[in-house]
Amino acid sequence: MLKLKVAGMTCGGCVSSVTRAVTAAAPGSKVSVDLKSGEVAIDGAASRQAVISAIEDAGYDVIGEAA
Ligand SMILES: [Cu+2]
Repeated sequence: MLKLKVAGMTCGGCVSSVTRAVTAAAPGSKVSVDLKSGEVAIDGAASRQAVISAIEDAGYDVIGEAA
């Protein structure tokens, strides 16, 4: 399980964009986004760097790892 703190998500559209980007970077993993806390949880075999790049390419900032 990889959990990232992402800045810049403000609405359901952002949640969909981030979910889509992460799913593309980590196929087969389960992605859940908590808009309120800005946390993105990826459950499955995901490359940390690929996921971070995908989120940043989608236009959001990864500001750290969530506990
Ligand atoms: Cu939005």
